Amino acid sequence: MSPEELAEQIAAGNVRAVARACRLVDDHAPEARELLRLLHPHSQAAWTIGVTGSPGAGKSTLVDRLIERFRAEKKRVGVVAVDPTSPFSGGAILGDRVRMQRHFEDAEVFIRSLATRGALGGLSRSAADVVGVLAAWGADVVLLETVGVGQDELEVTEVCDTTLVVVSPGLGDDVQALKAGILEVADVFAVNKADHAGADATVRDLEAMQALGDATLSAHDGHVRFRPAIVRTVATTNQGIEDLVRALEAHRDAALQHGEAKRQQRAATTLRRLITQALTERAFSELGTAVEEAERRIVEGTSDPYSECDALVRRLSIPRS
Ligand SMILES: Nc1nc2c(ncn2[C@@H]2O[C@H](COP(=O)(O)OP(=O)(O)O)[C@@H](O)[C@H]2O)c(=O)[nH]1
Ligand SMILES: [Mg+2]
Repeated sequence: MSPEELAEQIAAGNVRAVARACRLVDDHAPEARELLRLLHPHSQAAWTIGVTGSPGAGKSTLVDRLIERFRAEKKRVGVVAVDPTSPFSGGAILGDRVRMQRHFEDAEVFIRSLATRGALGGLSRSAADVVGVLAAWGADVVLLETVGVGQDELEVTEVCDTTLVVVSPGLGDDVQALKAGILEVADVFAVNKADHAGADATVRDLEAMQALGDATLSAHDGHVRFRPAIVRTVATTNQGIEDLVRALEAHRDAALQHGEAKRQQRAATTLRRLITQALTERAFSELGTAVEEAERRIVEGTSDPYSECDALVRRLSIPRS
């Protein structure tokens, strides 16, 4: 099937075409790029919500509740669950599937799990593209579940209109221990497992941290930013989900007023990501085994990563302007 035909079927709502496109994208098949190009104009209407936080915080259970809530409004829902565990163990992905299982039969819900790729990818380079496929399919809402580690947070905010950070007490997940990065990307906080002792303390910590952030920001440049709502939830018993959805919608509506700026920012980050990926791929394919040889020298102690990097980059034949 040509990318044109596949794109047409996806835009017409064909679920099997969506599954096929997800596989092509995930495998970095040669025709995936053309397909994504064709889908791009169709993928602009969905509301994309990133759901991030430590493993075990309750992200998948919350996503399951959010699917249920959006389905009650007859919305079409796409889910992309990215898991950094080994693709061989499949452990947590299996967990995600179990958590969201009851929605697998629903033709208006499409759930795709992605494992992290090693080497070049960092966290799931295809996640952004799969979100685009589900949006082009006509999903009203696309939920992207990722563990907030490393550079991942940047990807989430790039891809998503609204970022939900899930924090849970009693995971050693106290606010001080959370990386600054994950706190900065939050548009809404869910303090999940509010049935556990410690939820109040977590909420207080988040509030204190926000107050500190506000003070620093206003002292800095008077920049006003959407103050993330903090919502207590118990995903396992569906408590607080209404409040959570209202907070997410409030963010979406507030963000719409800055639609132009957001689109510009997204265009910039997407383009930069694509350039970085393309150049990285080109570089590694051109350098071939020279990279491993350099690694060996570093391990042997006859060289260091900085000199090796400079030498390798100098060898690249990327034309200079
Ligand atoms: N007590 C309690 N347990 C929860 C709550 N939400 C999720 N869990 C449990 O926490 C565990 C991890 O949840 P999961 O959704 O897989 O977390 P994820 O790794 O962030 O996706 C599971 O056993 C859930 O049943 C909650 O609000 N209260
Ligand atoms: Mg999960």
